[in-house]
Order: sequence, then C-alpha cells, then structure tokens
Amino acid sequence: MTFESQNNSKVRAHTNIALVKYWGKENEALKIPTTSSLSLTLDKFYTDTEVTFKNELAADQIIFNGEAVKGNKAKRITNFLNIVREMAGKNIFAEVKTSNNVPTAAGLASSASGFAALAGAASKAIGLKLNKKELSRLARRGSGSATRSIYGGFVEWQKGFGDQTSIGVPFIEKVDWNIHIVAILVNKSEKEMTSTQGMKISKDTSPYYVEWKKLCKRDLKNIKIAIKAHDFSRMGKIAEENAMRMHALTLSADPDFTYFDADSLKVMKLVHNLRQRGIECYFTMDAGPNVKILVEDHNLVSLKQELKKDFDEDKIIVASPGPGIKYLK
Ligand code: 2P0
Repeated sequence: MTFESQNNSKVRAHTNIALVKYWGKENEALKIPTTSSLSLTLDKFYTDTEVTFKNELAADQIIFNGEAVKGNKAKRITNFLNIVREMAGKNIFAEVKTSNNVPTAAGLASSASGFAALAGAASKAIGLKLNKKELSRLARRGSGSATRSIYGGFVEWQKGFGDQTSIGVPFIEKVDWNIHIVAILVNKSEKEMTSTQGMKISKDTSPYYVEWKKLCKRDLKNIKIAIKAHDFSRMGKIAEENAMRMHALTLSADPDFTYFDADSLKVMKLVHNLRQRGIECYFTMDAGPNVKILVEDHNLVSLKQELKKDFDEDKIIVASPGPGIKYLK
C-alpha cells in the first residue's frame, strides 16, 4: 500500500448474481463466509459512487439518488468509511454521492455494486492505493457479495482462512460465451428480511445447514468445470439447484421465512415448462422476489416472447456478462 494526495474519486461498479450462493457467515464482524461462492458480474445493473473527503465536514454526508441518507443505512456506510479512515490513518469526513442503476433492496444485489464502488472511490479519495485484491478484501467488509463485484465476468469468492485470504478471485474475466441473465422485476419494494438477518437465522436454525455447506463445495467444483467447458445445461442445473437449496434454508429456519412471492413461483414454473418444450433456460433467485433466468443467446427471443405474455416489457431486463470496477475520476 502506498499513499498519494487526492481527496476525490468516482467509481462505477456492476452488480453480480451468484450461481453458487453465499448464505451465511463464519465471522460476522469480518464477513467471512461459511462457504466459497461463484458469480457472474452483469453489465446492466451498476452503482456510481463519488467520494470527496473534506476538512470542513463535521460528519459524513451521504446522498443516495439525490436524497440525504440517515439512520441505519447511513451508519453502515459510516462504519465502512471508518475502516477506510483507519487504514489511511486519517481522521477526515467524507461526502458520498451515490446513484444506483439497480432496484434497491429488491434482490438485485445493490449492496454488491454499492460497496464495491464505495471501496474503490473512498480508498482512492483518501489517498490509499489499493490493488484489486486489497479492494476486494476491503469491499467484503461492507457487504459480502461486494467482494466479487471488483472483477468482471465469472468470479469466485474464496472463503479463505481469515481476513487476509477471504477475497474475490477472477475465474473467467473475459467471457467469450453468448449467455444472458434475464431479470424479471416482479416486485420493486424493499425486502422485509435483510440478507444479513436472513443468513444468520438460516445458519443458526436450519437443520439442513451442515448439508448446505457440503453441497456448496461440490457445486462450486462442478460449476467451474461446466463454465470452462461452456456446458450450459450443466451450469444451469447446478445454479438452479443451488438457489433452491438456499431458499430451502429460509423455509426450514426458525422462524421460517421466504423471499418467494406468487410471481416468483410463476416464473419458476414457466422456466420448467419452457425446458420441457425445448427452450433451455434455468432460474436463480436471491434475497428478494425477483427471478433471474439464465439463457443462451439462441433462445433469448423465444424466452422473451413467453415472458411477455405474463409480464410487462419494462419488467424484463436482459443483462449480459459485465466488467469489473472502473474509475470515472
Ligand atoms: C450471494 N446474497 O451470494 C447471496 C445469495 C443474496 C443471496 O450475498 O450481510 O448483501 O452484507 O454480507 O452480500 C446478499 O447479501 O450480505 C447476498 P452481507 P449481502 O449473492
């Protein structure tokens, strides 16, 4: 790590969708996961964050989509900035302006792009010069999934052995495979159970949690083989099964909860039905009701036609593999 003088930076980070999910922490404070995970960074959903450290500020000022952020959300960002200040050895507050091209807290991983962008912009603005490994490690402290959003394409978050080694590692950054993730925005409202709470309850109470950890290991190994071979059927099957097992943890937790709503189930049924009709596609779902469908390019038009029968066109967003973080300033 070296230092340079600069007080402002702006970064764009894209969100990622996990194909082998992260659902639980071994160490909550450091956000060390119980399992390694693997994701695809997407082009369509991103966060732009500008950070300026100013001597005249008496507290951090956080502006999200043009509005001041207060309460717990602001606290989470300030806590993260405290880590950055400590690393830099500087006691100076920041103005953070952030805007999202992601429906916030609707299961499209806005915290992944959000904390990846904040890690990049805040560290550069305060004068830290971090490489991508260090950035990934720092982003993890904000939100687990942000660990992976530092990189583009397929990214593995290696669980590691502690703070130093729990980082994102690019698996295939330049994706030469014509695949898409179609997001169906069934509900844009904020979720009731945050991921942080949801994974804790699942880990602490689901009787299937031990099995989950074992199967994630196997899924990760197999999905890497499938991705390398461009074996869409195998990759899709693993991703769909892994997602359903994650949701089985929520259903089997105490208290039980779910991120499914009626429209989520409708999309899942449609995907099963399309597969029977020879239109190959697979779904995955995160900590919100939106469903994402994996599809190869040659089936994209047919898939969209079918989705349009049940959903408005503006609720159907086609994303493709996207890039890692980019410094805009
Ligand atoms: C993932 N999710 O692997 C999983 C799958 C949602 C479902 O990571 O507590 O915002 O901040 O580390 O990363 C979303 O949870 O949770 C998430 P914290 P995070 O993408």
